[in-house]
Order: sequence, then C-alpha cells, then structure tokens
Amino acid sequence: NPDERHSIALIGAPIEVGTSEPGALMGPAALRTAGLVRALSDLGHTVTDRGDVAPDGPAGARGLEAVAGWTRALSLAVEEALGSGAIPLAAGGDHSLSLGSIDGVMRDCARRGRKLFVLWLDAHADFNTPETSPSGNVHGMPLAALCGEAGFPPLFTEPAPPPLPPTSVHLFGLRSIDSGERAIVTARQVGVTDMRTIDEFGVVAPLRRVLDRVAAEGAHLHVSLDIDFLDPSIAPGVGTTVPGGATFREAHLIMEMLHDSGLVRSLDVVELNPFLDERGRSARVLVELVASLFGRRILDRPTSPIEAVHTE
Ligand code: 6HN
Ligand code: MN
Ligand code: MN
Ligand code: MN
Repeated sequence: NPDERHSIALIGAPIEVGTSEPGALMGPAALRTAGLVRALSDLGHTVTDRGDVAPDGPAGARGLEAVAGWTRALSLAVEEALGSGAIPLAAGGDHSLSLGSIDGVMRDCARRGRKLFVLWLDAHADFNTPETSPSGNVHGMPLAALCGEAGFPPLFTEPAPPPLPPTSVHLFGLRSIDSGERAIVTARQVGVTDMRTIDEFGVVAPLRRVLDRVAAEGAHLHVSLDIDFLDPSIAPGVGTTVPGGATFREAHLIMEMLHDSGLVRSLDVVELNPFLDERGRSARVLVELVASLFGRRILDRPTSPIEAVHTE
C-alpha cells in the first residue's frame, strides 16, 4: 500500500572527502533548513532526525582511508534504522556516502534473505575504480566498490557482505561517463537508461520496466538521488554540473511513480553543495522531490487512470 505512513530516519552524512570541491559537508544542514523534516511529517510520516554521523577513523585521513571511516559509521546507522522498521534517508554529503548507506542496506537484506536493487539517479555512472578514475575522487567510484571491482582497499564493515550484483543496479539519467568506467559498465551488464533514451521515450516507460522487475523479484529498492541528475538550471548547487539533465517535471514524475510503486525502502540524497547554490533553490527543489517520493500529491487521491478522466 503506497499510502502507508512510514517511520523515516533522517541520517546526516556531512562528507566531502570524496570530492575535490569543498561545500558538500553543508548539505545535510541545508536540507534541514529547507524544511525536509517538516515536509515529511506534514505527510503523516513519523520522522526522526538522528543527527549527523561522525566518521569512525583516524582524524586527518584522506581519500579512500577517510571514506572508509564514514562508510563504517553510516553503514551501522542505516542498518540500525532498517532493523527498527524505519526507512533510512541518508542526506549528504558527496556520493561516496552511498558506500556506507548501501553497505548497511546489504547487511539488512542479507539478514532478511532479501534481494537488493539499486536505482542510481545521476548524470554520472560512479563506476570508476582507483585505476580508471581520471580525478581520483571517491564520489566517482562507489558503485565499482560496491559491485566488487578490484583495486579498492578494505572499505566495508567486517565480515563484508557479498558484493552487489552489477545487474541489480540501474543507472538512470546517465550523460557523463569516463572511458574506463564505460568499459566496466558495459562488461558487467549494468542496467542503463541514459539521457538519449529519456529524450526518445520519456521517463515513464523505462522506469516502469525497472519497477516491474523489482516488484517481480520482491526486492528491496534503494534509490540514490544525486542532485546532478537534475538540469543545472533548476539545481545549480552541485560541484559537478552536466548540461542536459532532468527537468523538474521529469524528476517530479519519477518521484510520484516511485511513491506509487510502494517499493522504496531506503534513500540517499547526495551531492548538494550549498556553497554553490543560489538562495537555497537547489535544497528546496530536493525537499520538494523527496516529499513527492513520500506521497505529496496535487489532489488528495492518486492520479486517475486515463479512462476515468472527464473531458467536458
Ligand atoms: N558524482 N566521473 C567523474 C569522476 O571524477 O570520476 C565525475 C564523478 C562525479 C561523481 O557526481 O557523484
Ligand atoms: Mn553521483
Ligand atoms: Mn553525479
Ligand atoms: Mn509532476
């Protein structure tokens, strides 16, 4: 039942060690300032703000070592939230935080004997390894590490769960990919709906296929929303803008479809960089989208099936 009221655990992950552009550590604070908790509780959900996680690791660590400290801390918080029956909402912070949130989700799924499916709404593939990465920035690598590509130091809590099957990942909105990660994405048969596909077919048909599969498999659906999925004209507050992104209407419709599917069990909202934003616009857009994912709608009923619409 998509209209079920949920318990939502907001977990701030003010991490920016995965990127070279400072400012993402202010992301969780900006999402709170933009009214995230209020927007979700107004929909009837019980929202608990669990504050920000702190990295578990040596102070002053950099690169992958620093990210590992965040991964452990966030994984525990997310696993704990799922164990209590809540939907964890990890608010970032750069995209390396998904190493931690998805590690926590994988642990919960392993315990419950449940499959996991990851929908990655992003301009980028985030499938670089330390070897293929042109920038060395860990936020461009989380999916490669989660899917068990070689070349990473130990990042996850022990004992590490088996890696995420790449065929259980779907990249949606892709429009910037490095040549090394393109080879990996192709070889591993990662699901992709790139921007060209969206231009040709819209968002509904490709997303419907993904959701039908998740429903048929009875899988846990984890959504990772990178703000650069959106066009920079509506969401400028991000360090890695790529032109040609999703419009507000496309993104909004995706959120409504995700809500109506009733399948989303965990969520990341990442890469908001308030230092690059314009008067809080990007933070507000994200809050609006997250509210739609959790059931905000125009009328107090689901959208009518086409046959039932009156045309007088
Ligand atoms: N993100 N592919 C580029 C890199 O540096 O690896 C960009 C990564 C962007 C990461 O947006 O989460
Ligand atoms: Mn990303
Ligand atoms: Mn991105
Ligand atoms: Mn809409």
